[in-house]
Amino acid sequence: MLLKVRVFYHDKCFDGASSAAVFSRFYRERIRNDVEFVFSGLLHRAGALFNEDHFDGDENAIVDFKYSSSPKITWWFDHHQSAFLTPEDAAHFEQDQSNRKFYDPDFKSCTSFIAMVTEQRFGFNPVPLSDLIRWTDIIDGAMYPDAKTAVEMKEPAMKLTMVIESAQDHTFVPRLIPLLASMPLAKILEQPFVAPLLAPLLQRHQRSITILKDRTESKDATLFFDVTDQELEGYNKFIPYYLHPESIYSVGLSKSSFRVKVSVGSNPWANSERLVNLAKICERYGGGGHARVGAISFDVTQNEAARKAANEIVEELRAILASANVPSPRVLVAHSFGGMIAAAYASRFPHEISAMVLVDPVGAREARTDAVGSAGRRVVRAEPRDAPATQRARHHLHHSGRLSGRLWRLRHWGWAIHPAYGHCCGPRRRCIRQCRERTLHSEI
Ligand SMILES: [Mn+2]
Repeated sequence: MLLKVRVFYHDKCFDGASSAAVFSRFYRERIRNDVEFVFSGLLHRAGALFNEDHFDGDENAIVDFKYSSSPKITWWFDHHQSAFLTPEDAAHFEQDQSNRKFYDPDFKSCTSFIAMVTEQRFGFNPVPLSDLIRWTDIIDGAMYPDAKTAVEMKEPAMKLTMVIESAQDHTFVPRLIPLLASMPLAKILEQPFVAPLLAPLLQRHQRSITILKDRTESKDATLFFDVTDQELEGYNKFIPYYLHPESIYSVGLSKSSFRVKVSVGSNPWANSERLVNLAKICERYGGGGHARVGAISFDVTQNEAARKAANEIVEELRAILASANVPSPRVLVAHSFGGMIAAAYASRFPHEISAMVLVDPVGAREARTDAVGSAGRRVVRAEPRDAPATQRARHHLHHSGRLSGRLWRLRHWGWAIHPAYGHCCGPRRRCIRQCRERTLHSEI
């Protein structure tokens, strides 16, 4: 009797299918090999995402998709910012002791996350799949050098992505997953059940470029298009930025047989830092995603609600850009304790900063010589006007226990800021990121 392992994966997604491939190979090699895998795609849709009755394996795994607190789910991996449907689900995950549920929103792809976790914790060897893992990072993380590369569809991984995203037949991706786990990507493309799908899809891809060229309205660096009257499910999401390289955000409405989708994205090649977390905006409408790209699914009958949400988001993004579109590089202006935060920011993100103005800063000397010096930029003006107050602040911080005595002797400010925020911010990576958000939103 074989053990039945049901693997739920993010459907119509290269990373979802690849996650299922890496997970199943890992399971067979490191957990047990007398198993039969059954692959089931999950899609974001309006209403309930999971049907408990479908969790019918001896083991049930979810990869690259939202968390379920069902006791039948025995494995879970995800990297989406919006991984939890409710705070209760997040709390359930926090309390989990199984050591089989893993989450890290900092990973570019769930595939590389699974590879890393299973290698470190279970001794899995991901090397034979390194090409697949590298490409999921490039594709899911939108790490193409430019929009042209992303739209030209030259690489086998990109062709496979297109095939997966537009697959109409529900048995297609489950057939593909075992190949992703065992065969070079170029070879998979030659398979008789894959090869014939390509030519018509490439034609459709060209047609979608023409349609989007026609339909896209560009204003205040935010694109909007409505293609709900077209069969465009699975269009390449980089086309809008290829057509409008000057844009920063894009909001698109598209339709398939079971949903109307509002896609919200940011231009990966725009010479501007993202200003808002798009996952958060989508969550307000019942959707989710990542900071740089998100989506909301509406029932197929809810055209109007979807259009209304899309219009509101377009207005919101345009308003944000109109009021706060400060192109990088920026001049940082900071006061008092903000001087220290600004210095840390400058050393962490030197490419964003062209100059700094520090008014009565804490630790101005160090900021000038170390942080800004190492960033290779210049201080426009660093003048501790109120030297005794600065002295007092330094003295207080020095002895408050929040900062160690060694802090002021540290040479590198990006590191030095850490003890100050480490207590409230947790792990170091998060800490730096939160300092950065704090710097942008409250100190500047
Ligand atoms: Mn993913």
